[in-house]
Amino acid sequence: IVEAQLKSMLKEEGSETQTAVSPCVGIIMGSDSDLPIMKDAAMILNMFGVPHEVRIVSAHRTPEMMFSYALSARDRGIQIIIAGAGGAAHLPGMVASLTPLPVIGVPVRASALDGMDSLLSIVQMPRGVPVATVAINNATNAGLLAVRMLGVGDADLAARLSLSFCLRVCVTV
Ligand code: RP5
Repeated sequence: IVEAQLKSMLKEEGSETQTAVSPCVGIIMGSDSDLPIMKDAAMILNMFGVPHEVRIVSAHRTPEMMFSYALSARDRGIQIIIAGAGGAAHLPGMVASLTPLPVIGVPVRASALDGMDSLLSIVQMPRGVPVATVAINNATNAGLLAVRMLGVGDADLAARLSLSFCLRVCVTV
């Protein structure tokens, strides 16, 4: 049911998740209330034709699901995990402790503390358990970072990325 709801929410937002090919990026978030922010990562991946999946996985509400998601992701062909959460945002760090895959953390502004709680929860990881943390609410950069990482081993994707980079430079200069 959650998957169906997500699909329809993403469809409404114009960032429908791709399902035809097996996903190589997993976008996860602690709550469906994070979706209005996290959909931007899906939008970027759609733009570059990167197959991905979107799931609600909470470190606190569904810890068993978080364990099984993180432990099985690599075997399912996932190469990068983008994890967004707000408040006591433990999801990205916990997932990074359970998988060797690179994890990109998105601090979602979700509480009275203006997102600083999310940012510090995600960025202040102990040595040995890295999370690449983007700015508060900046799921766009999480998507772009994932595309850059995949572009290291994918010449076509890297070429598309260079083209979009050139376009951005042309537009902003
Ligand atoms: C976090 O708590 C979620 O990532 C979300 O950002 C925040 C609030 O969740 P809801 O109460 O809106 O479900 O776990």
